[in-house]
Amino acid sequence: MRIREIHVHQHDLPVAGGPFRMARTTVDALDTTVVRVVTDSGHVGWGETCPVGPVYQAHHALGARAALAEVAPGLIGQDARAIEVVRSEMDARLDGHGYAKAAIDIALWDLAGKLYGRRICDLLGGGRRERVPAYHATSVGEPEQVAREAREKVVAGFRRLQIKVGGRAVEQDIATLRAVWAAVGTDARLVADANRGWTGRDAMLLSNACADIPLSLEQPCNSMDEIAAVRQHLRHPVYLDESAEDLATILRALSWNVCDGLALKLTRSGGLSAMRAIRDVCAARGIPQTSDDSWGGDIVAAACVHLAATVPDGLLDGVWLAAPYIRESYDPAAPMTIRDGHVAVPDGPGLGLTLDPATFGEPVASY
Ligand code: 0XW
Ligand code: MG
Repeated sequence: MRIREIHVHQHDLPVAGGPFRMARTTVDALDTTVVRVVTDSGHVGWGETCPVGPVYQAHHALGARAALAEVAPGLIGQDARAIEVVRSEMDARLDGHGYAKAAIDIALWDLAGKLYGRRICDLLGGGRRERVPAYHATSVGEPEQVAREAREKVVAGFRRLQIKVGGRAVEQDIATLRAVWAAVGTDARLVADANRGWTGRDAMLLSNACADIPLSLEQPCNSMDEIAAVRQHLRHPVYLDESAEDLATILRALSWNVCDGLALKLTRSGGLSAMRAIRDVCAARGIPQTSDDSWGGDIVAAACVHLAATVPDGLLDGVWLAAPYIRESYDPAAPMTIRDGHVAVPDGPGLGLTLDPATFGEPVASY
């Protein structure tokens, strides 16, 4: 079962409902890269990687496709089932760039599922649930408007809300969190995600000013070093997101005791193979985690949901899907959607998606 062809497609994902604002970047359209891997048996596996613009973290769409151009030619003829061997081959051809290699990794898991007739969650150790909780992320905004949206999302069934903050005076962030707390109370778990946008001073000011609100602080400062410097002065649990670059960095963060939870990103980590290992490390240390990505269509969404289905009880904080911000679905017959604050684990082998290459047009590169 050898890899015969790899096709790379570029696809535009405009943000539905207006721009999405975070501390360091505002996005109104995303450029996603979809990978189609074809075996000599005629099986097809799909993968995807979609940086949320070039500023959110050190990833960008053109970089993903350039990285795939480095690794893909050397994968032709490799055994598609030997995922770890293919990962090593990718590393031998290009250092780093795990977010690009993740697209191939996801495609190989999709292929494996189709070859063995099993869902990805089953291959990852077994689905523990048939639907997974989703969380909702608000854009950076005015206190009353964010509080209104937070309330609406609680009514819609979400039990976890991530409130975007940062990139403005910290007093506005404090006012926003107070308004959300007044509107939502304990009906939902609250997270303040500064997306690297606070100084240590801002993090301390906000954490002390909101000490009475049960909330977690996600990626408060730019780097792990900055977070470590203020961690002991914070009154809230800390989650790492952008700083949780890969398994090695996560091991360092846990040994330094820099965080209490992880906002994991599927493609940043290197794909499903890497996330499986990170999930198991988190289980060994009792670290709660999300299973999401910075953006992406149904392929990224399905992969995140399969992984989430396998996270041990009590450690899954939820998944985040870009679906509510995307008008189209790659699989119109069975779109990845959020209902009652939950997402169903897709049926069917592999990712459980039925995709038509015509959806993505002519490949921008074929190997
Ligand atoms: C909420 N997200 C999962 C989507 C946005 O791209 C940012 C991200 C995060 O948690 O930082
Ligand atoms: Mg985050």
